[in-house]
Amino acid sequence: MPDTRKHGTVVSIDELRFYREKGFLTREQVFSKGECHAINALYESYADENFSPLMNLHWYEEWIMGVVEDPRILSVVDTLSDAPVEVTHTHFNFKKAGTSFQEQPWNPHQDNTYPRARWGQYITVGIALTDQDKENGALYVYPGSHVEPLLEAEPTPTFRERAAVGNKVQIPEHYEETLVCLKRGSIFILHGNTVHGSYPNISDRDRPLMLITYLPPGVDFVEGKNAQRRRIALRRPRVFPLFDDHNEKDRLGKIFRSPGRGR
Ligand SMILES: O=C(O)CCC(=O)C(=O)O
Repeated sequence: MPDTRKHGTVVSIDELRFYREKGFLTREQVFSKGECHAINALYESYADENFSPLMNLHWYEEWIMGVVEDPRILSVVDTLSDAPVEVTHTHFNFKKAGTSFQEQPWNPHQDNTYPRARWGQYITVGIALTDQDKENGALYVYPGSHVEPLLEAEPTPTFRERAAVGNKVQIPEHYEETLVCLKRGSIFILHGNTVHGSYPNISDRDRPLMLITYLPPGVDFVEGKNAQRRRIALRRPRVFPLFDDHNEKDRLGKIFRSPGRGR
């Protein structure tokens, strides 16, 4: 048996068809319980008292970069992109029970509204670190909506706000909202134009989700003032931190307490 942690897995023709038709794909049991726990614990070690969303930790944490370029993800994204992709951005939504961000819903939006890359090039991967359901703030998607161009959207501040976030789009009527109940360790692969959002977490359970965005080399995109998307080529040695102008820099001391350290 080939080790999928080293080489990833091939995308089946059925998966390819599904992605092309629906604009998203899920794969179960990609990351183990232990890996999910370690990713979540590392992010939690950087969290502020409100467990506000965190961005671009991969600039600082080699171990997070290891998740970004894990062959179990890249083997799928490279195939769907037909190119050896680069990372542009990471973020982490804790939706942690008992915090002011727990009930933050995400409006129906298209991820590509922000970077405005060429249609089909911008792909987001979500890693579910606990089981998700409607009560604890799962994602929903409008299957097939990726065929649309960037839709008219109501600009809404997206980062570190307690209210509903995400640039809310006008969704053509024939698309149907579909709940996506990801299991812990699953990955969710999303075409940049697919309309999606998420429900508030009204449960007493956490709903941590790590999100990574990818683009093929040479594709233009908007960096964004808050997101600070930056193209980083993958699968090569590098020195950390990659950039030193991030506003979370003062928390770097916590790296030494993180469970992922040394892996
Ligand atoms: O974490 C969530 O609840 C939704 C995140 C999302 O839709 C996004 O980042 O585009």
